[in-house]
Amino acid sequence: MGLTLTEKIIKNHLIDGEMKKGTEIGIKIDQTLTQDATGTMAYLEFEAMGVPRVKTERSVAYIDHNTLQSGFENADDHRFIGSIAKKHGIYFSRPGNGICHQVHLERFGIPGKTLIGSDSHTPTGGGIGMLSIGAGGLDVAVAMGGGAYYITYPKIVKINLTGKLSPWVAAKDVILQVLRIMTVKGGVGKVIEYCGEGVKTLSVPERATITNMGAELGATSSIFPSDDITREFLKAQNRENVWVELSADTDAVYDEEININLSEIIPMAACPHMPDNVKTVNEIGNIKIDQVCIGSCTNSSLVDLLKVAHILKGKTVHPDVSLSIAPGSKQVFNMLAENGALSDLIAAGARILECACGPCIGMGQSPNSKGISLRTFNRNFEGRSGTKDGQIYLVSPELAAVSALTGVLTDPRTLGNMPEFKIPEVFSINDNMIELPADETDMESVEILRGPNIKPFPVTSPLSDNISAKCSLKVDDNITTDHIMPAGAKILPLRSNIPAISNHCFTVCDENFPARAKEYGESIIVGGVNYGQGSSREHAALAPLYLGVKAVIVKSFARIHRANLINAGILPLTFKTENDYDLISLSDELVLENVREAISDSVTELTLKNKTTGREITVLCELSGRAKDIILAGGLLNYTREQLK
Ligand code: MIC
Ligand code: SF4
Repeated sequence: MGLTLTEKIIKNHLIDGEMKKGTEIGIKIDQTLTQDATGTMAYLEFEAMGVPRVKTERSVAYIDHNTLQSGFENADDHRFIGSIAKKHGIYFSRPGNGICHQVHLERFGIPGKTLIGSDSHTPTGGGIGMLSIGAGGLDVAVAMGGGAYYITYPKIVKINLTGKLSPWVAAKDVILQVLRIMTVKGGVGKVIEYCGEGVKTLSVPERATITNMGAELGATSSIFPSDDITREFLKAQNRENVWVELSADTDAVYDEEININLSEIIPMAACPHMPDNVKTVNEIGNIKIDQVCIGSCTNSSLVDLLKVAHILKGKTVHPDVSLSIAPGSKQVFNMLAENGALSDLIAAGARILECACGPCIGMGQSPNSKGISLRTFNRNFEGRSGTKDGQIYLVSPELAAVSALTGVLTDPRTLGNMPEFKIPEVFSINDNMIELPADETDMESVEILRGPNIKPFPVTSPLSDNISAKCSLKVDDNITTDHIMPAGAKILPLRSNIPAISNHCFTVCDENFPARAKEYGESIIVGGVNYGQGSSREHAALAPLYLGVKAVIVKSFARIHRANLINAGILPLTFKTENDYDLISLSDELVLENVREAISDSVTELTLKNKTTGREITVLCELSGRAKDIILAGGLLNYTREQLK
């Protein structure tokens, strides 16, 4: 029986476990990436492990999220990350060099290698045939130290592409169509493999848009084969030497198959407030818009922005619309400048931002109240833009640009003939904003620069025998990490300071949560399905840890968040019967007895006593061998320290 592409890469990297669906496996990680909003914690964790130099083939630290420096905090973090990278053998992509996923694809990614990154959109690397996975900072720290990365052996979904996209229909519309079919929880525990004749019609940046937004499916990763198109892209980046041909065997067996005819796709948008709330432009109609933002790791490649420049050339942004554009990398920005397209953008009235995440993570450009904003980004969760009642639609760059001119949501197919937008044969390469690490002989002398806002990792303790705690919060389905640990320009500078950031935990759902959790001392959170979807931020586990949360009981979890809870030593439990969710109310007193013993004995069903109502329910504690040990040790840091001993 043949193998899928994912299975081939896993097979080459398997260091623990067996290639059996649903079981836990440990894979060797070739490359890691971090960004600044998760990086400070990840490097503090790496430091705490006491490994002098990274053991990966390539580790890169990017500065792209916290670039609005309205106080000393972010600049301090940049200096800290730069210095720690230099000391421990990590490449450092300086602020201004671009968004981690875009730069990594351009300059570091290698087909067939494994990559984990402390950012959920790391699967962008699947666009060139890498098995790339988003993870919590602690997992990345362990991988930098040479440890395996553990995942559940995934189910593999084949998306068979046929046909060819029509003019003005974009890769963004393809992934929106996939989201429409699979929903934001449809990818949990799965890797999405794109196959079929249609693959040959998609360029690397188009493929990367699709794999990037696989994160919104909850998928472990998404991947395209590495073919001649990949080779051309790498050649244009002067990296043809890293190219290898990779694809699934023709007789590979998949767990699920979905057919998509690219020729049938039409322009679409994800409507507020979920990436899977997808409608066609006709279904939405010509709604009036207030803002357009173009950029983010999903749609900020050179080709994307050349299309935008072509549409805007010689025209003026509609008077009622504010248009901002953030190129994905310095390479993109520079090439736009060199060929004159930047001038077309500026002349049309676009507000050009630095190459960074910017508005995507609420770092500026929040829309007006109730403002309708079209964005080429990947997430439109409520409040993420920084404006609670902002109405965010996720669209392609083509749709965004034409709508910026008309002032209403407009089908780009009305533009008539589409000129060819080809990937350049040669990109302009200048890695002068990537700092190399110190040589092994000089590492000792590198001083680590720590700012006063950088506080240590919160203290964790081994799991207790009994948990007796009140329910400090009860939330609904599809809670995102943006609900648990909001981001934005005001809160992000606190990412290195868990005590301070904890005061904002869950405040979008209930502003009294932090105070209540502190008052209760120890507590339990109750939630619905797909709890913790969205980002990889481990702060969504570290802040509850700091506030005394001992367990989270939900109908189902998103993958990265569940792993982050385990890494923080918080017990992830699920209801055996979903309706039991209704049997717990806020402030109920809940008890789990002899839980340590039960977990040590691999008991998966625990009895939860609700002392307030007098009822008992069964909750599931499904931990693999290693996850069990991590929970017993009180988190991954304690566990790793014990292992290193
Ligand atoms: C996001 O898009 O939500 C982020 C900000 O990039 C996060 C990481 C973070 O919260 O720092 C992610 O996707 O993992
Ligand atoms: Fe940055 Fe947005 Fe991409 Fe997250 S999704 S890495 S915030 S651009």
